[in-house]
Amino acid sequence: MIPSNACAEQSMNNWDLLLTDARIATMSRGLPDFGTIERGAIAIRDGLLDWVGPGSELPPGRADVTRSLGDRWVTPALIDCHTHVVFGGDRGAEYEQRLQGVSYEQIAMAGGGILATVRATRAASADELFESAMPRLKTLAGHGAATVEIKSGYGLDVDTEIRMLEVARRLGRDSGLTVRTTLLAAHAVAPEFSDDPDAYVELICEKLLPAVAERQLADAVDAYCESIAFDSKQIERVFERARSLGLPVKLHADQLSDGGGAALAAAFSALSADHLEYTSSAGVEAMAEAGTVAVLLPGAFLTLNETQRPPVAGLRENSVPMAVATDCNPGTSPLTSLCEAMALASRLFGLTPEECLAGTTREAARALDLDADRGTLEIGKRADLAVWNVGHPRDLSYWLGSSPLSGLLVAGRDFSLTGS
Ligand code: DI6
Ligand code: FE
Repeated sequence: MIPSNACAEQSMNNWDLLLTDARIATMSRGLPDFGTIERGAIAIRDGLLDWVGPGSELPPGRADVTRSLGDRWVTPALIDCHTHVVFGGDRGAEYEQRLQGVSYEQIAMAGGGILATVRATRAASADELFESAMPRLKTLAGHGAATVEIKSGYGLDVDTEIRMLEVARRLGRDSGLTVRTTLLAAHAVAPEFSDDPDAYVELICEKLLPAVAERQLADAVDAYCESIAFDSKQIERVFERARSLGLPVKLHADQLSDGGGAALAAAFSALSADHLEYTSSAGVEAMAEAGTVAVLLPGAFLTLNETQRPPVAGLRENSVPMAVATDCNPGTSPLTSLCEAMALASRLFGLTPEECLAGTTREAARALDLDADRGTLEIGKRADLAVWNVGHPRDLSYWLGSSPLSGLLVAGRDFSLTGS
């Protein structure tokens, strides 16, 4: 027979960390007001949220470490679901040209733009790419991100695309953050194939995709559907090959013109369709039907001086989940802060501060197919938390140019920005 005090012992919770006196924005789906819990407590065990709720209802338990948050706000750690942080060189001079009135498309036609970064990336070693990307990743973390998606797409040949993805994987291992990798070989036509883009698509499908799948270097496959990049037919080939290799897809869609990108993404049950400035209502409806997330990228909109906004009202009406990301890249969005992305999304696209925060947590998790284990503060999910010096979570969309981050926990552990 088990003595009664042993029973009590067994039902007692043991936690690695207990956070008390927290104002918790759980961001749970369907709850109003950021899913707020005042005077909350969060108990963490084995890197997971073991309990989240009002402190007065905390079940009995013992914690190795207990920390009062002194009424600071806690949100899910942020998730950047669309970046190109690995690249060689920089494009500051092009930015100056654009300020003089030369368009992004004109620069691309003249061999600059993406192709300028392709030349610099091909010339860079893996170590050089790693060393230049790590500070960008750390800046993202310094503004609250614990999960970051990183795309290839500046190699456009088998070796360099693989090198970029290997560097992205290494960034994840060495930073302690979660990095999700995406093969974006169909970003621009490789210069060697400028006379025969279909032959480049063939190379992607027959050589690059199988090589990347075999090495398990990509979590998803992306493409750029645009007149200066690839048409629907070419992208269908890439997506069909990705599907045959068991890789989910996503798409840069309708950024500079309506190329039917959103509907194309939806037809392949894409995780997300990104940009969407020129998406039609038919495209929005197709996304709703397919459950494809809309990823809004205000940094690129701002930098390109766009005037056509993504169809936010239509996305809302059709209950299409909206994520917000940095699109951090050297050409159109030199942005390394999701706080700033939220501030821009509210101003430029009219998202509410709550939609902005859902867009960098819950919906961004969904865009990466990670919503089962992160993106909200709910029991059983990963203990990825951001603690903020703000009076209210709406302030994350209010302030410009600062990071009010007070602390970041990744799988229940303090994330140190000084570690490499
Ligand atoms: N759309 C973008 O905004 C980035 N890529 C893309 O397909 C731009 C990439 C660059 O200009 O380097
Ligand atoms: Fe992009």
